[in-house]
Formats: sequence, structure tokens, C-alpha cells
Amino acid sequence: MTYETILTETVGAGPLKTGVIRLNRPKQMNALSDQLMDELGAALLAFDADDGIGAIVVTGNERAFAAGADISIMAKYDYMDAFKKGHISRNWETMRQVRKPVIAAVAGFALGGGCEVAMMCDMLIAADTAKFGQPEIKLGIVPGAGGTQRLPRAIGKAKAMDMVLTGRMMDAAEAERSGLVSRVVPADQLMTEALAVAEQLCGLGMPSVMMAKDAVNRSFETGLTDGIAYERRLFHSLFGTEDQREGMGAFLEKRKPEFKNR
Ligand code: CO8
Repeated sequence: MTYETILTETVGAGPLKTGVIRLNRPKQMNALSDQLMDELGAALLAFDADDGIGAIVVTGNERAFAAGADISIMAKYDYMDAFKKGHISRNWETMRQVRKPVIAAVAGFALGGGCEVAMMCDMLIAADTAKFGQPEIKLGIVPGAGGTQRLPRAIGKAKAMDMVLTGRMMDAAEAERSGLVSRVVPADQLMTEALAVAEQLCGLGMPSVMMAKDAVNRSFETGLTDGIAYERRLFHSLFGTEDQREGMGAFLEKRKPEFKNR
């Protein structure tokens, strides 16, 4: 498929490769138009369905991961445009359908919908230039793609209220301290780091990687007792895979495992 607002490539040396998606509307700071969100969703689902892909990296450019939904388009909307036609809402949850791990590699601005897309990813790696924020309040709106829900889960109520009510930005160091991102690296090493993590995931057993993602995500949707029961079922089910036999067998034989992904 040909895309106009994103670039895609496949990288890696092993049997499982990494799918890389680069948001690519540089003149608009990667502002998230309907077309971009459609293309991002399509590319994510295509990589997810590809048996040769083990992990996905979503990134932007050095100035911006994404500066939010496209204000020049939204500015014209009235209530019925936003609500009835499904503009700026119909294609924002596609990322939740992806079962393989998705890593956000963020440099520069990740604001509004850009911060929300980054938070929808499974791992968030930031360049030291990254700036996160939910500035919607300054436009007379509120976050609309999960910012008020995912931000408190990631960084707690105090910081989330501060960010959402004032619209201030958080730099990479504060984002790491607060738990929004798991790693901060110098900007020129961002993709090296993100691809190294992705390659590491590609070398693991895909059933366990996908179930680990599923189990952690379940913790945000359920209570502890149900969540632990869910995890236990996944744990049991992995004993039906060749990868469990290979992983444990390789450990006992003191060799590197070669996962079969079956
Ligand atoms: N939309 C459209 N264009 C944008 C956006 C945007 N979000 N952000 C930047 N641009 C454009 C600018 O208009 C400018 O264009 P031009 O060169 O034609 O004038 C170009 O990008 C460069 O921007 P600046 O000149 O402003 O560059 P600066 O370095 O001075 O500032 C900032 C960079 C800080 C990123 C600044 O551009 C900014 O504040 N942008 C807006 C950030 C923002 O408010 N984002 C939130 C948008 S609302 C949102 O995301 C809601 C999501 C809801 C999803 C709901 C789904 C269901």
C-alpha cells in the first residue's frame, strides 16, 4: 500500500523483523489529520498481520513526534462534525487492536493527540529533546483520545491534573522521573535504542511476548483478583507452546534459545 503521510520500512537481521512507521507531515509538525490516522492504523494492522514482523516502532522526526490533532482542520468543526460524522474519532483506537509490541520513539514535541498516540504504545522511549503535553485546555477543549485517562494511570493524579489543567509541557527528564517514559537517550541515539529494544523483542518467543503485552494491558481494565486469574490462564497456556520447551531446554543446556514462535 502507498502512504502519503507516513513512511514505512522493515529492518532487522533475524528471522523476525521490526516494522518502522515514521509520521511524516514535517511542515505541520506531524499534526494528526484523518488521513494520517487512517494510514497509521492501516500500517499498524498490516505489520501486526505479517508473520515476519515481531515488533513495531512508531516515530516522528527530530522536531516533533506529533504536535497533536490538526488544528487547521478541527477549527472549522461544529459539534455535529465532531460527533455525528465521526471526524477526529473514528480512527484513533486502531492501535488498541495491535497484538504485537509497539514502541514509541519520541523526539521533540509530543503534544495533545501526539502525546495520546505515544501513550497508546506499549513502550515509550524518549530523546532528551522530547517534550510532552496535553495543551488542549488552551484551545478551549479537553484531550479526546485518552489523555485524561492514560496520563493519570501513567504519572498519577497530581501530575496529570497539573498537565491537563494548565496545558504545560513536561521535558524528557521529568517524563522519565514521573514514569511516562521508560528510557531517555541522547537524541542522536533514539532510533538506535528503539531498534535495539525491538530487535531484542524479535528474538524472543512471540506467543509469550504477545501474552505479556496482553496481560499488562489487562491490568488497566480489571481488578486485581480477575487480573491475576487472567494472567494465570495465560501462564498455563504457554506450557502448550514449543517456545516454552525451547526456552527452558536451552537454559538447562546452557545455550541460546532458538524460538520457533509456535
Ligand atoms: N495542527 C496543525 N498545524 C500545526 C499543529 C497542529 N496541532 N502544530 C503545529 N502546526 C504547524 C504550525 O501551524 C506551523 O505551520 P506554518 O509554518 O504553516 O505556520 C508549523 O506547524 C510549525 O509550528 P510553529 O511555527 O508553531 O513552531 P514552533 O516551534 O514555534 O512551535 C509547537 C511548536 C509548540 C508544537 C506549536 O506549533 C504548538 O503549540 N502547536 C499546537 C500544539 C497543540 O495545541 N496540540 C494539541 C492539538 S488538539 C489535539 O491534539 C486534540 C486531540 C484529540 C483527538 C481526538 C480523537 C478522538
